[in-house]
Amino acid sequence: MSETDPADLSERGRKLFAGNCEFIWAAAKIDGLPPMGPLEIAFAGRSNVGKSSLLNALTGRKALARTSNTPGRTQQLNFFVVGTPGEEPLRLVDMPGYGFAAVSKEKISSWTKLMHAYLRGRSPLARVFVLVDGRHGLKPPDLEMFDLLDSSAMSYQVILTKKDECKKSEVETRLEGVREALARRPAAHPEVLFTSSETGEGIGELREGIARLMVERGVIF
Ligand SMILES: Nc1nc2c(ncn2[C@@H]2O[C@H](COP(=O)(O)OP(=O)(O)OP(=O)(O)O)[C@@H](O)[C@H]2O)c(=O)[nH]1
Ligand SMILES: [Mg+2]
Repeated sequence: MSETDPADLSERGRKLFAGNCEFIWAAAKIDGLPPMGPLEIAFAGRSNVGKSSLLNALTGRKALARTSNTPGRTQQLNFFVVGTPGEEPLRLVDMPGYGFAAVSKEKISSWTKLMHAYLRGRSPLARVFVLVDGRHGLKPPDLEMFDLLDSSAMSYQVILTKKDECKKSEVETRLEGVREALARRPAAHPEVLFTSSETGEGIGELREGIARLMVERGVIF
C-alpha cells in the first residue's frame, strides 16, 4: 500500500485521533500565542456554527472543547495537542466565532485583530477549516473570511456542519452553492466536506483529509 492510499490514510487518521488529545494553551492576544511548534490546523467560522463540537467529534471526546447554545462561547484561540505534549505531530486550534452581534464592539474588534494576525502570520498553520452551517449556507462574513485567506495565500477548506438537521434535498444544493462560490478562489481546497458532530457523519473523511495533509507536509506520525 502506498503512503497516500485512501484506505491506509483513513486508518492512519483514525489512529491519530484515537490516541491522546489535550488542551495546552489559550491565547487572548497575539503576543500570547504559544511558541511555534508542529503543524497546526485551525477551525474558523461564524459563531454557533459548531467549531468546538466538531473538534470534540474529531477527537472522540465529549468535552475537550467547550460548546454552548449561546453564540460567543469560545473567546480565545484555544490550542490542543494531538499526541504526547512536547512530541505531538499536530495541534488543533479552536477559534472564536465571527459575525456575532451580541458581543461588545471592543470584544469583537479585539477578537478580529487576534484572528487576523494569527491567520496571516503563523508559519506552522497548514490549513484553516472554515465551517459553514449546512442549514443556512454562506453568509457575507464567510465571504470576507475567504477574501482574507485568499489574500494571505492561506490554504483553506470548507466544512458544512449540522448535516443531521438538513433535509436530503438541501444537502446537494448546499454543496453545489459552496463549490460554486469557491471555484475561482485561489487558496480554497476544492473538496467540500459535510459533517455532523451529532451522528459522526463525515468525521472519518475529515480525519483522512488531515492525515493526507500531514503526509503531504512530510510530518511523521
Ligand atoms: N444538531 C446538531 N447540532 C450541532 C452540531 N454541531 C454543533 N451543534 C450545536 O450547535 C451549538 C453550537 O455549537 P458550538 O460547537 O459551541 O459552536 P461554535 O462554533 O464553537 O460556537 P462559538 O464558540 O460561539 O463561536 C451547540 O448547541 C451544539 O450542540 C451538529 O452537527 N448537529
Ligand atoms: Mg466554540
